[in-house]
Amino acid sequence: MSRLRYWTRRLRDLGENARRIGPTQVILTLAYGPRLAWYRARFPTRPGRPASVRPRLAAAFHLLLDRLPRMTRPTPQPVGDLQTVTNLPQGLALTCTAGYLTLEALGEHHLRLRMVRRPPMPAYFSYATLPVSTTATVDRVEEDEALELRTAALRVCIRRRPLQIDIHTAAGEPLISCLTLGWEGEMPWLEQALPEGLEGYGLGERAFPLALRGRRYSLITRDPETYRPGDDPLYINIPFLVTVHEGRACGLLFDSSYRSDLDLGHTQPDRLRYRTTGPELRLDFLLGPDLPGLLERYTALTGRMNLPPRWTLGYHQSRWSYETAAIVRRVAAEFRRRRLPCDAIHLDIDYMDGFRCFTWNPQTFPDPAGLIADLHRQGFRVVAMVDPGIKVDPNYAVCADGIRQDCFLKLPDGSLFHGPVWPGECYFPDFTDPRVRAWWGEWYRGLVEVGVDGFWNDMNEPTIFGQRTFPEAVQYHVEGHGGDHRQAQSVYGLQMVRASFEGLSRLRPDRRPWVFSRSGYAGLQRYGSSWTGDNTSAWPDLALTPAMLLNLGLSGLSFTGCDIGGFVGAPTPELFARWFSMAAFTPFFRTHAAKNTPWREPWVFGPEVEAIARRYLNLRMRLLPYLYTAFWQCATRGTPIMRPLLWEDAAHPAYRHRDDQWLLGDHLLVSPVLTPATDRRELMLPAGHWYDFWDDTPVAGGAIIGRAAPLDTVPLHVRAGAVLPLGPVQQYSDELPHPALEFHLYPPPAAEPVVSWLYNDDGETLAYRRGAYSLTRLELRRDGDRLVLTREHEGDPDLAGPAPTVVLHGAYAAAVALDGADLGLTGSALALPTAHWQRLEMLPARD
Ligand code: MIG
Repeated sequence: MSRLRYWTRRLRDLGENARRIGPTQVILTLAYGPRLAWYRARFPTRPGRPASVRPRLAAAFHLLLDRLPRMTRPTPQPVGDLQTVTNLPQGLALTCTAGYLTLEALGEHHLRLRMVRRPPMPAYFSYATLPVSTTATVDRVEEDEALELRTAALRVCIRRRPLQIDIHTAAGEPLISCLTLGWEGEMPWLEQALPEGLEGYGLGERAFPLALRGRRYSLITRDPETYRPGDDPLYINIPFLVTVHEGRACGLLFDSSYRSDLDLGHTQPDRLRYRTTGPELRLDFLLGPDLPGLLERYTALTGRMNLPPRWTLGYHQSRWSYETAAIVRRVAAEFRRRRLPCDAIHLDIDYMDGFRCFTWNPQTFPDPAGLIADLHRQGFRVVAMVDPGIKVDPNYAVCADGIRQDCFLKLPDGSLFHGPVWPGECYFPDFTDPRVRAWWGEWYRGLVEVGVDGFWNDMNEPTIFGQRTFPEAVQYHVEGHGGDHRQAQSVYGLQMVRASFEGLSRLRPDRRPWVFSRSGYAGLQRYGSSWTGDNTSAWPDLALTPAMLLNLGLSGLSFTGCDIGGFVGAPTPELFARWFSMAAFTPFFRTHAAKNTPWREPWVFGPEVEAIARRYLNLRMRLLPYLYTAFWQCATRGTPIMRPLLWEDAAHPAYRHRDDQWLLGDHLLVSPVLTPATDRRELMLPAGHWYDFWDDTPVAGGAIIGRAAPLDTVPLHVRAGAVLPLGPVQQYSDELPHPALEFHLYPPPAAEPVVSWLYNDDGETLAYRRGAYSLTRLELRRDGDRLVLTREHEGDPDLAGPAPTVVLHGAYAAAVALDGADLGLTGSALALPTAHWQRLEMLPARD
C-alpha cells in the first residue's frame, strides 16, 4: 500500500477513534508514544539479555541518543564447521565454530532442531507444544565428510565443513535441501533451498491468498485496528509453515515466540530464510507425508481442539454493540418472529460498567440474569466479551484485588505497568503465571452465575490504543523462567485464553467451555477458537476470507470464521448476501459490525436478502449432524473442518492456488461467488463423480465446469458415494431433543465403496469422554444394479437417534431389504422402521 494511502487511512481511523473514546483518552493515547520511548531508554533490552534499569539521568540522555539513526545491520555469519559430535538419546549434539546445535528424532516423522550460541542447551520449554513421548528408533552413521541420522521414515545428512543439513525420506526423496544456519548479530537464522514446484501454506492468520510462496511474513501478534488484503502481520501468530512438494507435505514449526520473520522466496525466489530475535532457534520438522497425516502429527504436537458445545456451530449474531438489554431482546425476538435460525447473541464491550471487565452497566443491563434467562427460554445462548485490560480504579474489585494479590505486569523497577485501552489507563494480568491464570479464571464466576454461555477474548495481542503494545521491558513470570514482553507478546493471548478456559472448566466442570479469541499462538486450538478480527466491507476482503480460513485450518486452528459483511463499513445488500451465504459453510458463522455502522441483522437488507439468509440458515441447521461430525474429526485427528482442494490431491498443480473453493467435511464441495455482479462461475471438481446439491445433476469430476450462481445460490457439490446426514430445520441447534435424521444417499457410479461418518453426543457436557457418544460408519457401494449401504455402530445406541429416512438422489428403489428382510418399500424416500440395522439393500432404477 502506498504511504499516502496508509497515512490517510491512519488519520481517518484516528479521527474516528478519537470521537469514540473522548478527549482524556485521546491525550492518554497520545502520551503513550513518548512514554514508550522513555521506557525504552530507561529499561533497555538488548538481544539475548534481560532488561535492565538505567538511572533516570542516563535514561534521559539515551532518549536523545535514540533519536539518532540506527547502526548498520550486522552481516549474517554462518555457524561454520562442525567441530565435535556427541550422541544424545534421540539424536546428536553438534558443536560448531559459531554455535551449538541439537538434533533429535522425537518420532519417526518428527525432528527437532535447536541452536544456541554455546552449550549447554537450555531445558526445553514451549507454550506451543505438548510433551512428546518419543517412540522413534534412531540410527547414526558417521563418515568423514558427513554423518547421518536415520529413523524409519527420515534420513538426515549432516555435512561437516561447513555445516549443512539435508533431509530425505527413507526412500531418498528430498524434503529439505541445503539447510544452513548462523547468526546476524545476536539473532539466529536458518536458510534452506526452495525447490521449484514447492508451495507454502499455513502460517496462521494471513491476509494473503492461500499459496504463500514469494512473500515475506512477520511472525508476531499485532492489532492492525482494521486490515485489508496484504496487511501483515495480524492478530494471531502461528509460526507453522506447511510445504507441499511433489505431493509430499511437510510441516515446519519455527517455535520462537519472539518477533521473527520468514522470507519465503521473496528476497531470493529459491530460498527460505527464517530469523528470530530470540536467543534460541528452534525448528520442529514433521513429515506428513500426506496432508491428513501432517495435520494429525502437528495437532498431536501442539494439541487438538476440544469438542465445542454444539450450539457454537449454529448462527451467531453480534454487533458492537447491542447497547441495552431492551435492544438485545428486540433483536432476539425478531429472529424468532421471522423464523431466522439463530443460536447465539453476542455482547460486545458496552454491556460492561465503564468497560470494567466482569461488571454490568447498571443502567443499560440492570438485570443480566433475567435477560439471559429469558433468552435461554427462547433458545438463545449468550456470549460476552472479556478484555485483558483492568481499569486502574481502586474502587473496582478486580483492580483492587489484582493489586493486593500481585497479579499485574510490572516494569523492571517494580512499578506497575499501565496503558490506555477502552476503560482508560489499565493494568494487565500476567497470564504467563499459573497463579494469575487461576485468579483470572475465578473472575468468570459472576458471568457464569448469571448464565453467560460463551466468552469472547479481545484486545489480547495485547493492544494499547494507537496500534501499540506493551514496552519490551515489561516483566513476566513465564512459568517461573522469567522473561519480558519480547518473549511474551505472541503468547499473551494464548495464555489469556488458557486462563479463561481453565477457569471455566473449574467453574462448570461438566460443561464444555467455549472461548474465542482474537489473538493467539501455535496451540491456541487447545483452549479456544478464533475469528479473523476487524476485516473490511469490500469485495476483495470477501474474496480473501476463504484463503485466510483455509490457512488457519492448515495451522491447526480450524474453528474460526470472519465477521460477515466485513467489520468496518457498510456492505451493500449484494455483498452481504454473498458474504452471508459463503460463511454458512465456514466453521464459525457470525455476523458482526463496528460501531457507527448501519444495522446488520439479516432482515435489514430487504426481503430478497432476508430470504437468502433464511435459506442458508436453514441449510446450516440441516447440515448440523454432518458439520458436528466434521468438528469431531478435527477434535480427534486435527483434520480441518474446511479443507483446500489440495486435501484431495496434494500433487495436483491446478489445486495449488485454489482458494475460492473448499471441502466442508469429507464430501461437500463449496464454490461460492466472491465477486460483484456475477451470476455464474467456473469451478473445479476434483477427480471422481459428483452430484449438484441443488438439482441432483451428476457431474464427472477432474474437470472445470460452469455453474449458474444467482444471488441466492452457492454452488454445492456432493461426492458420489456419500451419505449426507441431514437434520431438520430448527430455530436453534437443540430445539428438538432427539431429531430424526435423513440419510441422503448419492449413488456412486462404480463399485468402489465410499465411507461416511456420523458422530453424535449430548452436545453440551463431557459425558462423551465417558462413553456417551455415538459413532456410525456408513459405507455405500454399488453391487451390479443394487445399492448396498452397510452400517457399523460404536458407542451408545440411544445417541444414534430415531430411525432415519433414507433419501435416494438421482435414483429410486424398486425393492428394499433391511438386514435381509424385504421392507415392502419403494421410491426415493425410505422411512426405515428401526435405527439399529447393519445392511440396507436397494434395487434401484434410475429416474
Ligand atoms: O478497539 O470491542 O475486533 O470485534 O467489536 C476495538 C469492540 C475493540 C475489536 C474487535 C471488535 C470489537 C471491538 N474491539
